[in-house]
Amino acid sequence: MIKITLFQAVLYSCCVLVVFCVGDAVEAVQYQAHDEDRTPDHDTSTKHGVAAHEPRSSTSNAPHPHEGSGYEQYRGFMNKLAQFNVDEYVDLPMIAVMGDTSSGKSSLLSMISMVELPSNDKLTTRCPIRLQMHTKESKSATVKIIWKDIPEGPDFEFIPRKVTEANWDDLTGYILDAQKHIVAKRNKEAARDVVSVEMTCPHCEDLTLIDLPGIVRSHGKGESAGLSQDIEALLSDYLTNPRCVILAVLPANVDFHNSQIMAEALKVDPDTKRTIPVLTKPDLIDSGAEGGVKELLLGEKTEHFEIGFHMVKGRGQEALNKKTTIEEGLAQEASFFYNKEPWRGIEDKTLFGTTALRVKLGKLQMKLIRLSFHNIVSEMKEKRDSAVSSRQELGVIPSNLTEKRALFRKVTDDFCRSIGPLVFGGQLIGGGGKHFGSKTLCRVSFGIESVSGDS
Ligand SMILES: Nc1nc2c(ncn2[C@@H]2O[C@H](COP(=O)(O)OP(=O)(O)OP(=O)(O)O)[C@@H](O)[C@H]2O)c(=O)[nH]1
Ligand SMILES: [Mg+2]
Repeated sequence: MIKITLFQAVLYSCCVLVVFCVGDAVEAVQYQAHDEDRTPDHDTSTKHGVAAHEPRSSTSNAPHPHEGSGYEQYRGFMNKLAQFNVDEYVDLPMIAVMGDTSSGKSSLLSMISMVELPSNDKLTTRCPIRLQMHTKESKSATVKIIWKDIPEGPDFEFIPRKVTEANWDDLTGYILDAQKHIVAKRNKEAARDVVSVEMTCPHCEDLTLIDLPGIVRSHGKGESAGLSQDIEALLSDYLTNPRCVILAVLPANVDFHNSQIMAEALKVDPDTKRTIPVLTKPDLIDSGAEGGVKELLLGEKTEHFEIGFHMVKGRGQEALNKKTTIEEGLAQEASFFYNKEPWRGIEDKTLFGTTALRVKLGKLQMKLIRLSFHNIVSEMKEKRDSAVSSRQELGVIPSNLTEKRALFRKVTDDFCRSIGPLVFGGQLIGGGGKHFGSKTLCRVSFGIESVSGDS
């Protein structure tokens, strides 16, 4: 019997969304056709980047994001797809932060987004946190959960939390609430469900970034033995997406060649087209070892990374304990790179600092989206067509109990008719090699009929 899978059903509804979203994007592009193209064709920081090699699909007729300035609509479209879990079926472009636990991933995202994420020596990230940032004069944010694999039921409800300028400081608590809610409902220490934070603020870069739990090799007191496998499986979802840029975070005072995230990244991205190693904690490098880290940063010590290395300095635990603000942290970072050798002497200032990384990632994301847009639309159309034809093969779907009973009776009749000859020939063999007799089959048949009832 032909079965319509949950996948096809979800995809079908997503495709309806595509039709609307593509329509919106096309309209926006046409409307702004005379505007200046804001996409950085001359962008040198990312010209060899991840998707620069993605060939354009010949099946899509939608305009290319190069062809107009409707970039925000394209980005809105990608964000909507992610909100509807389309990334379960089609690889979406994204930038995800990965690395060992406590390597400084959340600290880095806090500095980029200017929002305090759950991050310190005790608070660890336990599920993906997607930060969707938009530049706007007013400050606002919504925190919600995108559940994976399960229909949203009352047991999993999490009422979206909203913040405005007036209660902006509550945002961190709401993100934590959402993470705790996922962990509690899933009864797991690390889960695939996503905490989604959509935010606007004047200092935000137009950027969507994902913070992920850190790799752990053993479990701590009170943690389950399956924690490290759960995290590995979760990271694998992101690593294996060929459209995902891997921000591989590693502390500058740890040997690069022993880094697990670098090993994982090189397995899935051997040409290093979509991996950006980000060195953190430069303030903790042993005195005298800075020269080696400088060579690493300049790309003189390893295989060639197409998008290059980057280095940031976050707030250490002591600074967090002293309630150093993000603004103060950014100022201290700028002063650190400006005053301290060997960083001070490096000519290419785009290699370090949170501000430079923010700009780099903004441009990279724009490039990623515009280069993959057509292929994504084509892939969705193909999947939609296949779902539609499977749906058509199903024929008329019964809508009430009488029709359902009639269909059930037809299926059981067909079933009994097709196994009848086998029974009477004494050929039907059950589990353990047992032969079913005609009496057993009659009982089965009677049972089926009594379940189906009168139609
Ligand atoms: N000295 C120093 N400490 C840092 C720096 N960046 C982060 N830290 C500290 O490193 C610790 C871990 O930081 P997090 O940002 O929570 O690390 P994470 O990688 O998100 O950790 P998980 O979510 O557990 O995987 C915190 O105590 C931070 O204060 C840095 O540049 N220098
Ligand atoms: Mg973290």
